[in-house]
Amino acid sequence: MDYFLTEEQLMIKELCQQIAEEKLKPIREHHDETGEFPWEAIKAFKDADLFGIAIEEQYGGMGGGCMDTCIAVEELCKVDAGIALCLFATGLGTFPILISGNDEQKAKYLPQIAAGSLAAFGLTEANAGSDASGIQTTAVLDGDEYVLNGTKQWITNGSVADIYTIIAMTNKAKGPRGASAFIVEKDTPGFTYGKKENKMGIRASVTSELIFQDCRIPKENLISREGTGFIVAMKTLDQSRPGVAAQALGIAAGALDIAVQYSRERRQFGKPISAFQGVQFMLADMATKVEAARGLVYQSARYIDTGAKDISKISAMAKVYASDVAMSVTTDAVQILGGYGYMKEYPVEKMMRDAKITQIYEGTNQIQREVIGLNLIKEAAKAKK
Ligand code: COS
Repeated sequence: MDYFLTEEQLMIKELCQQIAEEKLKPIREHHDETGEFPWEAIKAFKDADLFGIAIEEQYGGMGGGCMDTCIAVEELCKVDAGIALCLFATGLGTFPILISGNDEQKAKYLPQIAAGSLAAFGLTEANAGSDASGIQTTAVLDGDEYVLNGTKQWITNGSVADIYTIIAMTNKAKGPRGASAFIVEKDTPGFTYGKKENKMGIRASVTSELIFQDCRIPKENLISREGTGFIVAMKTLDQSRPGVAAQALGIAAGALDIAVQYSRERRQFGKPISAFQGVQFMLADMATKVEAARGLVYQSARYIDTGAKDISKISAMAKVYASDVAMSVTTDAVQILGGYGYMKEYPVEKMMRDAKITQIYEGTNQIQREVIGLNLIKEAAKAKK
């Protein structure tokens, strides 16, 4: 199948396939089992310059876009979505700077990230998940510094990242219009890490609390203007959701490959189970779903790369569809492998655990459907005018 990838995209795909096979596959079981952070994989990503895929060349990156990122994410996630997440959660943490940072902020932070410094995005709190505007963390201007107080929850790359983009309230009375985005560096006094979560899947990646107690940061670390933090967060998620969709696609495609292979090797009733129509039909449905998800993921990424502004709907569609596909395809892969699929000897049970989070994070699939629905109605109203 020809996906009309550019020369660069084919190179990224091949490079990531190689890294996934040679570097991720041998360590995936260990990191899934122990939850230890995969620093050796981070080194491999650094050595291959993967941190710079979507960063402009003037800041030391490759100057690529959403499609290039999705190709890389898909290939790495075919083998291990947890380890790959350590790389592309940095992309999520970088988007606020890429989208709304000023020249000084870009010149200071983007080269560090392109060279392999990890980043993280801090929006979610204990009582602000889907209702992102309900955040309680505050930032108060005091002279030349903002003083941050509050706790962020479930932050991917929390405690291992060097650079954090944080959404905090500068004016609680204004609701979403009272939020602002900030850059916080690790080791800033008053900034510590809380509980490290023990997760069902993506166990190689770290998910931690971030705690701010009278944490003072220079006022230059405000991204854009006060009051724009919610919009920065929403724009960030619009850009990043195709990445989650690509993660889901990679997980589904990886599980499908294993199921096809296994069905050709496993013999029952004197023949390979691939000879039975019951199994063939399952594989056919799985493959069709994977191909449909790939179509939507690539379409959303290519549309974002045109610089279009109305990306919320297609980005949410890619995320919701690919993640639902990942859950269904990995569940069927476990079914095809039967007893073996349920055991840790094969990676499909891990893929099924990893798939689940793609329906939850960066906006639950219920929120995605809300975004799609609201945009549909808005478009219809606009067309009637
Ligand atoms: N791009 C730009 N601006 C956006 C936007 C987007 N995608 N989505 C909303 N906005 C703007 C709105 O236009 C509105 O601006 P005005 O104040 O000028 O009217 C403002 O943001 C508030 O929007 P809205 O009223 O729609 O906000 P809600 O609180 O109702 O939230 C949802 C809308 C549910 C879509 C939002 O809260 C959301 O995406 N939640 C999920 C958050 C999430 O993904 N969390 C996971 C953790 S982050 S890793």
